[in-house]
Amino acid sequence: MSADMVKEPIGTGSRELATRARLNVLRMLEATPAGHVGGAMSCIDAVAVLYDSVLNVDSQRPDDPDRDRFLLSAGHKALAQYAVLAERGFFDKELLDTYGRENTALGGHPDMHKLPGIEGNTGALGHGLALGSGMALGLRRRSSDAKVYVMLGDGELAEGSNWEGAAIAAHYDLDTLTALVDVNGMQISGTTAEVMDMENIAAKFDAFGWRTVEVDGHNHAALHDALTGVPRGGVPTAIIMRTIKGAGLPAIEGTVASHYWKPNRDELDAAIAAVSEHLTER
Ligand SMILES: Cc1ncc(C[n+]2csc(CCOP(=O)(O)OP(=O)(O)O)c2C)c(N)n1
Ligand SMILES: [Mg+2]
Repeated sequence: MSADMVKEPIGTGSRELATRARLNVLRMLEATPAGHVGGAMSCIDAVAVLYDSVLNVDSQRPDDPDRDRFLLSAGHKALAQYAVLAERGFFDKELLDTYGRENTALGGHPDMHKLPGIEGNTGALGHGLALGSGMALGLRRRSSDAKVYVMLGDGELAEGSNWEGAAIAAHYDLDTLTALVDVNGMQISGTTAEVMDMENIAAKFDAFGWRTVEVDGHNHAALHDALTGVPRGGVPTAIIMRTIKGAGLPAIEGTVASHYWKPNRDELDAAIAAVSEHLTER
């Protein structure tokens, strides 16, 4: 990347939000030094752009029936969503210090019954697209303008249920549904090319009748343009994001080992120092 991309000038507040969110992830790792950090870091720029300027959500009214929905289908990336929700005021930041502890609301996978702003219990991969399709259909049937965004992993696409969801969305002309695919080229045990190669991802969504856009998943301006430029045209949109696993944390960037990171104190301090360099407002 990424080191250069992170130093891009801030176009919107999303860049600062992403930096603060990365620091929130590291704060959570101080509570429990273990988690799915790599995949959280590859999607966190997109999550920041969504919550900065795309989603119509209000932390004071998390149950507003007409809110936009964001579903983290790849639920193991939960650290990214916790970090951004905390920054946007969905819950008290002190909750970050309970991550991974007994009875916490911030477990390894998101729980809608414990945390405001979570729209579905995910973690078993492959369900978000069908769930999101059902939400988009239900919202349309009660004449809501709310939109639905679903974050998928590239390894996750090996689950066949994704393609049932993709078919449903196209069949029902769900143009309020947008999938974001975090294509970091890696999954739990290796590269996606060696474990289960799902390329060409855009061609696959295209074949299911979707509109597709490919972007650099760490470029906030490109993400913003892709997310706000979704047309109402009777077809769902898939945003294929090229990303780097572990982005922003030099010690683990671009490594399969970043999938589940267990940093020691020195590694955490080094990561905090590296991310803090990008803060513009101290
Ligand atoms: C149904 C199911 N099978 C297997 C797993 C175990 N698992 C957790 S994360 C992961 C890899 C997912 O890869 P990807 O979607 O590329 O996400 P990334 O790790 O890059 O964030 C796997 C296989 C799971 N959570 N659910
Ligand atoms: Mg991946």
